[in-house]
Amino acid sequence: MSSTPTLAYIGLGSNLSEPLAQVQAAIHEITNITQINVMRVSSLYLSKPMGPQDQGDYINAVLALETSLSAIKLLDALQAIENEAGRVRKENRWGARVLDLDILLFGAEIINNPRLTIPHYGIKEREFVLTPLAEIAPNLILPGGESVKVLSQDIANNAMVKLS
Ligand code: A4P
Ligand code: MG
Repeated sequence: MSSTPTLAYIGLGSNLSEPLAQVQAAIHEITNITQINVMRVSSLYLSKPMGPQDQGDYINAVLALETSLSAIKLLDALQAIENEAGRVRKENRWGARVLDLDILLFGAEIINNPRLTIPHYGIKEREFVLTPLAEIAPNLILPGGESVKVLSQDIANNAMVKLS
């Protein structure tokens, strides 16, 4: 861990196989990674599915971490956790999943390559991302200059429930 660690934000989501336990286990797994320090974890939220409606409600959360890993190595580590949880990648967009771990932000970096788009393309449109993000980082400004707090205040309310 020689270089300065990067502050990154991760979105967690699950709506299959006991979603609450899936998200809690994923938080635990991320905490266990040597090159990662989990700084803050949001409350867990119960959210209505975005996309196809023939799927169960989601548990969502966001966490802040510091890491010496590169963005791509962080993605590898998160995908390993998704795979361990039994994630099967399917063609149906926005369909049900055991575990989804998205890198929302990685420092102030803007990344566009075949494996990574950062900032994550959905941040500004998703209540289940903005609300937990604003909970743990109310003063955060996105690389495009938008305030997370303001975005979260303006986002359409979709009957999301804060659980804990
Ligand atoms: N990838 C690119 N950028 C990133 C990034 N910033 N973080 C690539 C993580 N991965 C990134 O991911 C497909 C590929 O995206 C990866 O291999 C990686 O290289 P995936 O997890 O297999 O695909 P996905 O998550 O099914 O696709 P997508 O379009 O990212 O889905 P979303 O946008 O994450 O939406 N409703 C509620 N209420 N709550 C939810 O959490 N989630 C979804 C999934 C739908 N509806 C939801 C929720
Ligand atoms: Mg994903």
